[in-house]
Amino acid sequence: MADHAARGRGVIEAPPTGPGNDDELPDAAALVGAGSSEANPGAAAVEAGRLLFAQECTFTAGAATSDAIPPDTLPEIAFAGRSNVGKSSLLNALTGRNSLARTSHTPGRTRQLNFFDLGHRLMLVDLPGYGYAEASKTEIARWNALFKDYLRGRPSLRRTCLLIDSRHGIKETDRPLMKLFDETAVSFQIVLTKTDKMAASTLQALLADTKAELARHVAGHPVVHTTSAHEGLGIPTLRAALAALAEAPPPR
Ligand SMILES: Nc1nc2c(ncn2[C@@H]2O[C@H](COP(=O)(O)OP(=O)(O)O)[C@@H](O)[C@H]2O)c(=O)[nH]1
Ligand SMILES: [Mg+2]
Repeated sequence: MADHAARGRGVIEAPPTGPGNDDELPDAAALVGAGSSEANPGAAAVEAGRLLFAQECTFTAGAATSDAIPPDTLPEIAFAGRSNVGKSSLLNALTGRNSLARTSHTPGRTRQLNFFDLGHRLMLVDLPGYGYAEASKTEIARWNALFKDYLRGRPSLRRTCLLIDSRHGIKETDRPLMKLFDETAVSFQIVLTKTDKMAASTLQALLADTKAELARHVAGHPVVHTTSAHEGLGIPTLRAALAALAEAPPPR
């Protein structure tokens, strides 16, 4: 398993981290299936991902307050990360178009949850970027409350992709959110961005650190995706993983 890293396939399986090497949440295990092929999805899964993400992707709702969060109708995947982590670029790369992230950039929509319907099969939820140095305490508190309300009451939420800039690794401002995922039992998965900037050896060191920290979170999915939106690295593999979640039955 560890040699996925060496092969640089865009996905690295976490090494054994505890007794029995079975720290994966039951929900996550059920979602990806026994003997997960997430790390090496194979041609059929990659094609399923490609087809899903080639579907029409339309903005359906924005929620700046908890009561504006729309009812859940489809399996959902949320995307979170510090501002400037490369979230818009990744969403563009996944969906192969600019409209989605541009919509999220529209003034007034940058600080809200934006919901995008992908082919009536999957809802992509763009969560507001955090970690602005200039954010006020009131703003941070409002944002935390909105996040908590969303994460707590969302049975359709299959997973949250937590984007981490590979040049910086997990930062202090990411940690409260990781804790919140644990508290709300929302499975989260780390997606490293901008890996085109990284020397292979630096990336390996970062992966080791990331996985060590991830192992301390009960809600952390053990597979870490490595991506570059600019060069398209890891995008087909991530699409395949998300398509599998769209098809998986809801967690129990
Ligand atoms: N080298 C590199 N830069 C990237 C990549 N993705 C995003 N960026 C850059 O990172 C900055 C922030 O990207 P953006 O997608 O707007 O981040 P957001 O604030 O998280 O939505 C921009 O200057 C992008 O060009 C990538 O894959 N590789
Ligand atoms: Mg953005």
